[in-house]
Amino acid sequence: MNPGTTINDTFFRRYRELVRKEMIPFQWNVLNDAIDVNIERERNDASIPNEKSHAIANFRIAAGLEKGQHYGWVFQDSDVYKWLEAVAYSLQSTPDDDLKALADGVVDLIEEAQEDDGYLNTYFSITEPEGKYKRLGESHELYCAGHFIEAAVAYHEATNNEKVLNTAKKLADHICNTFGKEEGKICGVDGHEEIEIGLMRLFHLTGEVRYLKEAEFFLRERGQDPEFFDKQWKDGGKMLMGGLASLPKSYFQVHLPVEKQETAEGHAVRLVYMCTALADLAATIKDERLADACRRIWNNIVKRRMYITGGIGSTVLGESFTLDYDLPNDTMYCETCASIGLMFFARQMLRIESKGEYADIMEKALYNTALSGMALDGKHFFYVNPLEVDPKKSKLDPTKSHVKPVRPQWLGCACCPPNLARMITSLDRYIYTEKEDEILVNLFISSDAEFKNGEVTISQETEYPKTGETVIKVNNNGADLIRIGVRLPSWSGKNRLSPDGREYESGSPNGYCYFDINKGEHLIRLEMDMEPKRWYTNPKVSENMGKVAISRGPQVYCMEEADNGEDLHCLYLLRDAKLSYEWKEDLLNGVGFISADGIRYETDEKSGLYFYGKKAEYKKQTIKMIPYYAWANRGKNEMRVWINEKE
Ligand code: FUB
Ligand code: ZN
Repeated sequence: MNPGTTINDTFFRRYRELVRKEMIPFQWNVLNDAIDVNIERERNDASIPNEKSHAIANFRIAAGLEKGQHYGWVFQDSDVYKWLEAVAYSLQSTPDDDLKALADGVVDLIEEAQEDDGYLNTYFSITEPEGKYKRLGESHELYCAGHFIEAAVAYHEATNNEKVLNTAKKLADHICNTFGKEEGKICGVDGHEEIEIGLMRLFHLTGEVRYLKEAEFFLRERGQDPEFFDKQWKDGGKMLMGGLASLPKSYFQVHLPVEKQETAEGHAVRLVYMCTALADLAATIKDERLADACRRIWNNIVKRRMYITGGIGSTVLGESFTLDYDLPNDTMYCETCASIGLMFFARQMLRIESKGEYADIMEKALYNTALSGMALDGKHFFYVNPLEVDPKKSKLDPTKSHVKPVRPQWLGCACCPPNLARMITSLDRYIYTEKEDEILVNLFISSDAEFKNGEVTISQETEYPKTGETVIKVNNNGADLIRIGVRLPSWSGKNRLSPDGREYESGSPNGYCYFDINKGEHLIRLEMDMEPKRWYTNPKVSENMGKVAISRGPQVYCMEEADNGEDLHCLYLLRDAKLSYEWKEDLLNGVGFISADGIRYETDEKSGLYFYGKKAEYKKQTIKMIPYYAWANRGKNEMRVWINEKE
């Protein structure tokens, strides 16, 4: 992995600047209850807190700096930690003394809220000290700890702040001393995976093996005692998230030990966080059985349970996976965090093995569902990313209350916005995978990177995804030959590569085309096939029968009411229609726009609800499409990814 990469890309520079200039300050104000924002519940459920964030105040109260009650979810602390992590990456790429001073203050506050034995969680410290670790199925104590540790590692890497690292180590040591198989320790796991990711990162930073061992304990203990949460719930005191107790064991991925889990089950974010840590562990200790478990779950996700947009989680109930090929477009969940988690998982899988498929999916999740999580203004956010929306149904159909037609300013459960902020600010870490014997070029983002202690530099110049060409300049100043693998995206039928002026078509079994680079400067030019494409679905997916989805490059396209009028379900794309592409600089901050011949099905009002014996009437209509990530930036309107198709 290579943190020494500077992004100077047209497409992502805008996003990264948006996060730095808009999102981080905006989120800071929200966390401090310092601005008036409209906080929406993520679905019609009166128990969801939506008055304010109160997240910083919770820390101040826990630290004894002010009086008051804890407010918000039991995992409200994680909003602050994810904000701090995003700030860390932002400072790494763009130093900012004022922001650093603010974040240093947050580190001080967190340290003050930490208890003497290392325990850290504002809800339990303030409201229920006697309940600590007694209801791990719902408490999110280790989930929050994992997020703090991740933030601390990132902040220490960016700023050398010692306090943040010491606070994280004190917390991690407290966890190592409290949880484990040894006599007197709690032999159980958290209902929401995340501590495992944090501990692995702390191990990578410090080299201290006890953190790796503790992560391994949590991963291997998962599913060994499926009744663990129930036993705790029986005598653990009042439930805060009562509904959780009635969910199946698979919701928490405790139905089976991880090595026996064959399919992606339960809460989608939890599952991909579990897999991220599992893949990290498998790659780090080179454990093939754990790697196989990761491969099985990966395959199940991407071959049977993932939307074409890289979204995962087919139902709002438990924000969960359901079953193979069950991919409804208008009731799904597709949480922003889940696609970000899928990117985390893919990044770790690339450490296990060099397969282009992992980077293909990472790219798909990034350019579609993850980016869709944020409005173009950087101040409004989706939790749920549907593939089909009718605002009238979202308003009045109770089964669709979670499917918002426009991004709210903030959400009662605010997990997604700060997750997006930390992913976008750390995007430089996804472009390449550095291994002992090779460097993989995963993503096509203009950037300058250093590897092998500066002996090797790689710079990419590209306007991707506007155009499909990237020029990769490799400078090998060391003595050894290095191998560079350039991904050949699976969506691109033809990839033309020209190393040192020689041009040839290329295919490769593992999805990368390799070049042996000796001392000196080398140019690799990759040209991808950016013709818009029609995609069809396996017929086992009942929802997509007779429908087509359009993509160009890594981006999936969609129709919006703003361009096509209402009742998008009445539109058909003609099967042989040419897909015409044009760049529109003044639409939606600059987007590719696809149009094609289509027809609209119409009947007159008098036909009534049902009718027979009457021929359908079709009128010509041009179908217009924009990239999915940019939808819902022109007010409330219908949207559709899967479009009816007709001969
Ligand atoms: O449980 C904490 C976070 O809230 C999860 O990661 C999200 O999916 C949401 O349920
Ligand atoms: Zn989320």
